[in-house]
Amino acid sequence: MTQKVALITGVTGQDGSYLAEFLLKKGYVVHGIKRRSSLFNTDRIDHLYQDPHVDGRNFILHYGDLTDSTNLTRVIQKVQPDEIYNLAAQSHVAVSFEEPEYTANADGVGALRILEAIRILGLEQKTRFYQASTSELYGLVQEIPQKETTPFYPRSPYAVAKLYAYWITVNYREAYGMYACNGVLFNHESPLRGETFVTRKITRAVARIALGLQDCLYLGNMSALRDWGHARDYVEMQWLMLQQDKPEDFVIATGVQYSVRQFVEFAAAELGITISFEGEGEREIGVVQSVAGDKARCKVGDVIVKVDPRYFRPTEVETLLGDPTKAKEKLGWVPTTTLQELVKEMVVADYASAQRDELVKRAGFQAYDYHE
Ligand code: NDP
Ligand code: GDR
Repeated sequence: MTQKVALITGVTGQDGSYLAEFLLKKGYVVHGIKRRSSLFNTDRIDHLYQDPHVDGRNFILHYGDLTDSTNLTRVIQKVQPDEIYNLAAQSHVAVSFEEPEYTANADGVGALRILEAIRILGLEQKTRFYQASTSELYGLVQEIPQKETTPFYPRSPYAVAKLYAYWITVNYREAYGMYACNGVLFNHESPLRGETFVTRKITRAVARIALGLQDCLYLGNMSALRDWGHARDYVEMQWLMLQQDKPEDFVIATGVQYSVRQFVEFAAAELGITISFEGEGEREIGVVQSVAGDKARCKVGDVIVKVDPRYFRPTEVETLLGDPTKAKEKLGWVPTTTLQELVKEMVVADYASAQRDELVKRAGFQAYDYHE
């Protein structure tokens, strides 16, 4: 049997890494598009790296960018993929208010560039296309929980760009009979999550506070409610969406919702720290109530969480809760990781990394720290 060939844009990101690993285990030849960067940017996929000087590789990287259609067309022509997973994006909602035009170009028109490349190259019947759509499309929520038929109301340049990508995917499916579909995925996290997304920011900070490397965690809207799952579970659904008889769009979510504040409490609890929150709005603080075990060095009464309004967004998405019934029925979707398990895995990884930093600091080196 000939091996299936997949092309992943955004292969250096959180989902790209899990998906590449998943497809390689399935026996695929996996090609990935990575951006040129002045520093190495392949940390998340270094464990999959194969020496380009050795024959018979099944994991191959190409330079490229979603804003460059010449590049995308050439890579797709060379790779002749059976499946394309378009995961690349400027994926940070807050940053999209700072870089709206770039976000529109990469996240919106980027999807069009790939779809057109498939068409120009005459691959409409061969190449299946997955678009990384998002629960951010629901924005100012019109219905709770949100499902495939819930109306969209995007609330950020990121979400508006992704709305274009969503509809251009549907349009190419209907206009040209392409196998193209949207995975409307709710937030999914992991130890590989970017450090400036709220979950990773929290688990990293809690670990560093416990070890005395950081005093305080500054957050924005702690009342925001999200439906958080594990990225490892979600990439399997991305693949399954491309294995159906006909292309359809699916919501992937856990169906359970927590606040950012609760996420902080759970993460601190993993290290034996109990926090209580006092005050309201910009004056809200998180105070240590008790410390158990030997993992944390902070003291009762320490203020370890504060609000910094710079993290508020001009328009916020207050509540997201997905209804994954369609995916359960048609894809056999079962969210396997609970939020508590996810938090634990992230805290354990960040604590191990903070321990390394602490050792370096104790040995007399200046520990590098960067807050965002
Ligand atoms: P990440 O931010 O971790 O990864 C994004 C990837 O896209 C990185 O590899 C990044 O490269 C790459 N990228 C960014 N801009 C460009 C560009 N112009 N050209 C080529 N590559 C680019 O995101 P996730 O892995 O978390 O998410 C994957 C996709 O799923 C994204 O499209 C995101 O918007 C979407 N999504 C994510 C959800 C989540 O909760 N994680 C939920 C719903 C949708 P580099 O490493 O160089 O920065
Ligand atoms: P989100 O994820 O915007 O949902 O987009 P993020 O983790 O950035 O924010 C979640 C919620 O937490 C609130 N928040 C903060 N967020 C950040 N980043 N930093 C803070 O300090 C902070 N304090 C409070 C936010 O206001 C928000 O309400 C993610 C991305 O992965 C998108 O690409 C994806 O499409 C959606 O999830 C589904």
